[in-house]
Amino acid sequence: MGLERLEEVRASFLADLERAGVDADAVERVRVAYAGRRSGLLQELAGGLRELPSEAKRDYGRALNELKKLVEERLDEAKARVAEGRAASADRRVDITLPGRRLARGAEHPVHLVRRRIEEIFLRMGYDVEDGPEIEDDWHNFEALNMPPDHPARDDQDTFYIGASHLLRTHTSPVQARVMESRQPPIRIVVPGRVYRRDSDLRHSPMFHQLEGLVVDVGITVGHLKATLETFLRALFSDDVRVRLRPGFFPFTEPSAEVDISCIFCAQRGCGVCSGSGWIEILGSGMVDPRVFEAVGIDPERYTGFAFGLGLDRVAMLQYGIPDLRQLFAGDQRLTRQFE
Ligand code: 2NM
Repeated sequence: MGLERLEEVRASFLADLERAGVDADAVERVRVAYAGRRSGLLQELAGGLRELPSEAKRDYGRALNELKKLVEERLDEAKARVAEGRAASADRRVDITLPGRRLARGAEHPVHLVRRRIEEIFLRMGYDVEDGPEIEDDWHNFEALNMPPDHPARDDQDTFYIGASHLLRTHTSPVQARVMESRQPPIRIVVPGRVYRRDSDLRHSPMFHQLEGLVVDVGITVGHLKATLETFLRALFSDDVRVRLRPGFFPFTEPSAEVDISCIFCAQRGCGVCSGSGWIEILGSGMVDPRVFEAVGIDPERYTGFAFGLGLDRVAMLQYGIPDLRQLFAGDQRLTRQFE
C-alpha cells in the first residue's frame, strides 16, 4: 500500500476504460470494478489509509482523492460517449414506414418499341419472325439476290468486308435467302435486324435497323402485295392513312415499287417532314425476281412472291418526332428516359 499502488490503479483504470470504448456493459463493468461501493478498488485503497504511518497519511489521502475525482470524471465522460453512440446508431436504423426508394427501371429503346409493334401486326396476319447471322457470306448477301460481282450495290464504299468472302450484312435479305433455301412454300416471314453500311452523316449511321418481309406461294400477285402493305401501314400509323405505289428498282425484285404514305403530320397540306409533297416514302417492295427463286432452289414456274423492306430507325424518328438519326444511337438518357 502506497503511492505506487495508487499509480498502478490509475494506469489500469485508464487502460480498462479505453478498452471498454462505447460498449455500455463494458463501461459499467469498469465502474463496478473501480468505483463500486462495496468492492470497488477505490474502496479497498481507502481502507489502506488506516494502516499507514500518520506522516504518510496526508500525501496518500490527497493522492487518493485525486484518483477518485479522475475516476468519476472519466466514467461520466465514458457514459456520455455511450449515450451519444446510441443516439447516432438510432439515427442510422431503418425506418420501415418510409416510402421505398425508386429503382431505376431502364426503358425499352424506341427502335425496339417500333420493331415489336410491327412484329405484332405481322404475327396477327400469320407471319413468322425469323433472324439470321449479322456476319454473312458473299453468296447470301449478294449473289443469291441477283447481285453479281460487278453490281454497284457491292461497291467497297458501301460494304464492310471481313476477309475476302465474308461481310457485315448490308440488309436482312440474306435471311430470306436462307429461309427459302431451307424450306419450301408457303412462306410468310418478317425479318427484323441490324444491318451495316459504310455510311455516316446526318441521316446515315454505319449500323441501322431494317425489317423485311417475304411471302411466297402459288398465285401471289401484286394485288396481294398492295393489300398487305396497305393493311400493315394503316395498322402502324392510322386507319385513314393513304398508300401509294411508285415504280422503283431493286436487283432482287421485278417489278419493284417505292411505297409512300400520306403525310401523318400535315394531312397532306405540305410540311417540313414531307418537304411540301404531302407524301412520305416509307418502304421498298416488289415481286421476287425469278432468278432469286432459282438461286435458292424454289421453282419459279410454280411459285411467285412479294417482298418488302423498311428502316425501323426511320419509323421510330417519324413516330416519336426524333429529328436526328444519331440521337437514336447516342445513348443519351435525356432521350431514352422518355420511353420508360
Ligand atoms: C426491299 C425492297 C424490295 C427483299 C427481297 C428479298 C428476297 F430475298 F426475297 F429477295 N428480301 N427482301 C426486298 C425487296 C427488300 O427493301 C427495301
